[in-house]
Amino acid sequence: MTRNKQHSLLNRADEACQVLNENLEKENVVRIISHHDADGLSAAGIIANAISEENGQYHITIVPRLQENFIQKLIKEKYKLFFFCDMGSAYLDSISKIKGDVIISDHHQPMKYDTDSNITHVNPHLFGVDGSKEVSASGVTYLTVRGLKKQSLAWMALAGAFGDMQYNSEFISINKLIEDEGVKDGNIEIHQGLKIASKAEEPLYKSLAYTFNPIIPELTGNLEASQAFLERIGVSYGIKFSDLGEEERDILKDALIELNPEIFSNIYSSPKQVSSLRNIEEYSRILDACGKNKKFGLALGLCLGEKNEALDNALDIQRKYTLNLVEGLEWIRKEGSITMENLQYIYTDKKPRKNVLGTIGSIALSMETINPKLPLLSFSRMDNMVKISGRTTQDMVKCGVNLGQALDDASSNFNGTGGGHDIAAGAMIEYKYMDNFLNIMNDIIRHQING
Ligand SMILES: [Mn+2]
Repeated sequence: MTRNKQHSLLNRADEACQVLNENLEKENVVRIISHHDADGLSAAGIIANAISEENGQYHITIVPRLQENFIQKLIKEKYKLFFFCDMGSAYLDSISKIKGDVIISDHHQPMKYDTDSNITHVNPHLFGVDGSKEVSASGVTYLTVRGLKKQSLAWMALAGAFGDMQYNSEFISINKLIEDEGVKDGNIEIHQGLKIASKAEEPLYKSLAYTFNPIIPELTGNLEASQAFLERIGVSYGIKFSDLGEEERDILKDALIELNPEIFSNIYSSPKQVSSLRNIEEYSRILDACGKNKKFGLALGLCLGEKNEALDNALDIQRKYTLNLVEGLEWIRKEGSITMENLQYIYTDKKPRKNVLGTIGSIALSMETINPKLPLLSFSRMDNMVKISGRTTQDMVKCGVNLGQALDDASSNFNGTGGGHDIAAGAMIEYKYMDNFLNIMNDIIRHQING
């Protein structure tokens, strides 16, 4: 049964590949629209690389979210093929008005729609494949170019899957298929090791504090606690992990495994990359940092193989981004969240913190810095609007919570937009409605839990 579902998805992706190929043969420039997170950027990178390798041309726009007025602009454009990555499934009505061929390569919950149109809609949910765990947009996009023999891009598909948190001690289903293809092709290598950040760049206590995935309870985001921990176990905190002797590495490994067994696990690398981009999870975090800082051209440049200055800039952005995360986590540790009966929330209008609010929220939730039994809404104010990112846990999803649905329903009451996955979703509304919005969300989640 599972096999059948996966096959149906692969077949639909092959149909998309045919549409793409026909357009490339006619030398049509492909209009690519993708999302600004690591998954969307990886997806854009995959399609851009694939088109380049076929000697085709493309024009990319990266957006934080798809908006109706942007689609209206696209409708007026004269391209023959529009390729939406990591978005589009919720806008089928408007997108169907685009003249020309359309491929949607998305993994968000789609709206119900009769697909008898110019759209080739590739979305795992259409075939009973779970787009929040089994494949991300970069994976779906990889599937759409797989027919052109692009197995060498498998590693980039996994970068997107890591970005969308689809790795939970292993990749499953379609992600696993992609992993296997990449390993076979030699562009993905997997070995066991300690999954701590910046092993060759930062002193060890910083490496521990900068490790966000998997989290290290008590230590993630906490420089002082990391230093104290290393002093306690007798490992030099001031030198880099890569400079530690064998014995200290073993002590460290045992002590960290006690805090979180997942810390010693598979490390995914892409051997053909330069050393600072070789670790696929780090790569994903670099793309994420570029995206959050609106450096889309830089991120795409990396995906297309740019080095030197571009690489230095990207690493610099990631360093600053990491410091923002640490500062943000410290803030949540001190301030906590504001709780209601069925949810909790955090709010900020401060500049660097706004960039990382959703991320620190989900880290704080998984570290249980805040109560994991209440879904979390993070509100960042942008002028008269407020951006909301919702996160909860697998346990709460099992209890009935579906944040994608809840944020979609609640935001539509205020002329806003919202949606996403059951476990992680987003919305945007006018700031003045925030209190009412919270009350409605509180009611919706109560109904979801009480079934
Ligand atoms: Mn995605």
